[in-house]
Amino acid sequence: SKKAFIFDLDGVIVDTAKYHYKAWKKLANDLGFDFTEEQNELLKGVSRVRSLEILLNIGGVNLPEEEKIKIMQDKNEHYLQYITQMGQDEILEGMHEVLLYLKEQTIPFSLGSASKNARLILNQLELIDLFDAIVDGNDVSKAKPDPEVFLIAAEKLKTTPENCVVIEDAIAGVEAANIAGMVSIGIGDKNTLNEADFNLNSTSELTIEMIKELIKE
Ligand code: G16
Ligand code: MG
Repeated sequence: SKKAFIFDLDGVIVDTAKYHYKAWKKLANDLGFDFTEEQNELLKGVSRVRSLEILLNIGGVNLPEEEKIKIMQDKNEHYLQYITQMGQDEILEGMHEVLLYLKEQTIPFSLGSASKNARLILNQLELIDLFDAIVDGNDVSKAKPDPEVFLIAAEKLKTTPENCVVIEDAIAGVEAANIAGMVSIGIGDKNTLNEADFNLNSTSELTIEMIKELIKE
């Protein structure tokens, strides 16, 4: 039966991870410890609150709740300074073509992201009107690897999980897709994303040919 697609945002449509990293690194440095790019891998696909917990744990820092809320706001404001400078040139290779092809074929697709800034980012990239549905960090109560975000997306697309194909770059996201009973495509290191149904090294490998294969009924 008819397929539907669900796209993760960071690492699949755009590389916002580099901006998250700059903002978290500044926060860590202000608190007196370093934060490496390797450690940043732990924050990919993870919610903002959980990211802060992981970061503070790395620095061995304990903070009262209201201070955590304050520094999360500061981090987000810093992050938004980068985000508001973004344009279509930052869309990851091949992804704009894929979205336009699906649109042309009237294959429905949704966003399935942990980010609370997802709508702003899609606006910046001028992609927001292409999406049939958007499910992001404002719509879910349980973060990936919980399948909630993808199950809501399937519902919004008026389809069932077994008809959905999820494109993800994070372990937690691939896991969420698998738990939801959806087809998972992992973008990135295939040893890291070994639970995915299909592995691609980068978005440039998600070709129109592959899409055609995936949507064959
Ligand atoms: C993205 C990033 C995560 C980030 C999360 C929350 O998720 O991968 O690193 O912590 O969003 O972002 P925000 O602070 O904007 O709410 P995804 O699911 O799009 O990969
Ligand atoms: Mg991601």
